[in-house]
Formats: sequence, structure tokens, C-alpha cells
Amino acid sequence: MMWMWRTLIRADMIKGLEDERDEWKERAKCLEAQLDELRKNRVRLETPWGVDDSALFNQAKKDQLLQDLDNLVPPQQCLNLNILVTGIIGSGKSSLVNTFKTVLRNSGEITNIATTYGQYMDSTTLKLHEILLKDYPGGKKLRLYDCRGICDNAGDIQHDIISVIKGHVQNGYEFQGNQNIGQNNQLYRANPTFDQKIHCVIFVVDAKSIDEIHVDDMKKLAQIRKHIGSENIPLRLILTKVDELDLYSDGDLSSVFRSRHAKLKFEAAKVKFALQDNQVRPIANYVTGPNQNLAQDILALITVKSIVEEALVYIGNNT
Ligand SMILES: Nc1nc2c(ncn2[C@@H]2O[C@H](COP(=O)(O)OP(=O)(O)OP(=O)(O)O)[C@@H](O)[C@H]2O)c(=O)[nH]1
Ligand SMILES: [Mg+2]
Repeated sequence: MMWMWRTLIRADMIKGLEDERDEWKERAKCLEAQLDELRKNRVRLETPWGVDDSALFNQAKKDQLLQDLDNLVPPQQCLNLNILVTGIIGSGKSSLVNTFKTVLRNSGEITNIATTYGQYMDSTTLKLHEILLKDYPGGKKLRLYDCRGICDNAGDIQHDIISVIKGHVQNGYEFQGNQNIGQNNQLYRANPTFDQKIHCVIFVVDAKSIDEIHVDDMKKLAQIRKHIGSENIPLRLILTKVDELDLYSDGDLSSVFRSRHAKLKFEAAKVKFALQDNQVRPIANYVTGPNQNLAQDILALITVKSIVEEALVYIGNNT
């Protein structure tokens, strides 16, 4: 009797150890795959993705971009050029606003005009926040609109965002989460003019977590996308936090277009949002340090330029 128990216990132990061994083998396989990915990321891409970077990161290019932006003036018939910044909570929308303002002001110092995320806080931005990005001659203005991030707590915020795009929502409106703006709201604008509407929409996506966007959030973004598609309003997707990707060259941002890891995120964004190459742009927002630097400036400036040009085409076609 005793020997039978012993045999059973031994068989049980062997089975347990075999299971454990299989688990370790599986984990080792995963780690090997991760290591392989990291090794591949260490190799500089022969051909850049996105843009030709051969003469991109230098002072002359930055000066040229600033000059180009000065020359892009809103047309006679439209007083304002309005850009909406939207996306999932914490994706870097307000930091993007600060970055754009910083590079256009170009004083050397980073601005904090939009409050950014603090640890242990819910969505930092709760109200529609209008930011003057640039003044043009004749009182014309380039304006950014920062808004509350898409998340569970923000409810069906996509309807409010669509109202913002249509020009119905005035600066300072607080996104409620459990209800959308009604016509009785003091900040509801019943009959917006064309220069109170949005002329280009930016989807902000954290490059690192592009593959982890929740299906509910994707559905909300899809509804906004459907609306802007039906109105032919231009869309740009900005991949933030590319400085946190594996840039193979110890984080040197000017290597971003030669980084395999960044390219993978760029491709994933294009597929996920069904976009073309020129609609997806990488950015490293100004979130630390007091001063500007060339690579961050250039990435931001080529993005602003592309957004403004696209908005101007839209305005030209609709006025
Ligand atoms: N490293 C790095 N961190 C970033 C970047 N952009 C934003 N962050 C950080 O990401 C966090 C969220 O940034 P916010 O700009 O507040 O994001 P948001 O989308 O406005 O957030 P909500 O208004 O709460 O929806 C902050 O801790 C920022 O410092 C970036 O490009 N690089
Ligand atoms: Mg914010």
C-alpha cells in the first residue's frame, strides 16, 4: 500500500516539475524573441522612413521652416485658422500645444501655456482651451484647441468633440462626461461662421502604446474620423513620446527616421487608422528641461508646417 502512495506522489512531483520546466521554456522563448527585437532595433535603417532626413536636422533648415511658416498666411476670406488637438487621455495633447507654441515663439525657453498631466490625476485638461499659436498681419490668427482626453470617465465625449469641429462650442466649455453640450448651454454657439469652425484635426497618439488602444476608445475616435471624413476636413496623426522609443543611437532624436522601432510604430499607426505616409508625424514634446533644442524643434516645425498647409488647402476649397 505504502509503495503505491509513494509512486503516486513521485509521479505527481514529476508532473509538477515538467509543467514548471515547460513554463520556463515558454518564458525563455518570449525573452529570446524580445532580445531579438532589441538587437534588430540597434541597427540603423539604410533608408529613412517618413521623410528624407539627409539635410533635415540643421539650423538652416530650422530657419527655413520658420520663414515658410511666416509666409503661410490665411486667405482674405478667413480670419482664423483653427486646429483641434484630440486623442486619448494622457497621450500628450497639452504637451503638444506647449511644444508648438514653444517652437513658433522660438525664444529659447519652453512654454507651459497648457497644463500637462500630473501623476495620480484624472484627465488634466477638462475644458476646451483656445491657444493663440501665431498672429498674422491683418489680425488673422492661427489657433489651437486643446480638449479633454477620450477615456471611460469622459463618456461619449466624441459628440462634444464633433460639436467643437462644427464650431458650436466656445472656449472654456467644460466637457462633462455624462452629458454633451446642449443648445441651452451659455457656451453653445448656434450659428458658427466658417472661421469659427475647425480646419484641421490632430489625433495625438502615444507612440509606445499605439498597439494597446482600447477598442472603446478606438470606436470614439472612429466616430470623429467619420465626421471629419464626411466634411473632407484634413487629419494628421501625431505620434508623441518618440524619445521613449528605442532610437538605437542612445536617444539621439535626429536618428528617428532611421530607427526601426519608430518605423514599426509609424506603420502600426498607418494601418490602425488607415492613413497615408504624410498623415502620420513623429514628435518628442518638450516636457523636461528649460530650453529648446534643434532636433525637437525641427520635428515640431515640419509637423506644424504640414498641418497649416493642409488647413489652408481646406480653407481654399471651402470659401
Ligand atoms: N517623454 C515624453 N513624455 C511626454 C511627451 N508628451 C507628453 N509626455 C508626458 O505624458 C504625460 C501626459 O502629457 P499631457 O500633455 O498632459 O497629456 P494630455 O493628452 O494633455 O492629457 P489629458 O489632458 O489628461 O488627456 C505627461 O507626464 C507628459 O510629461 C513626449 O513627447 N515625450
Ligand atoms: Mg491635456
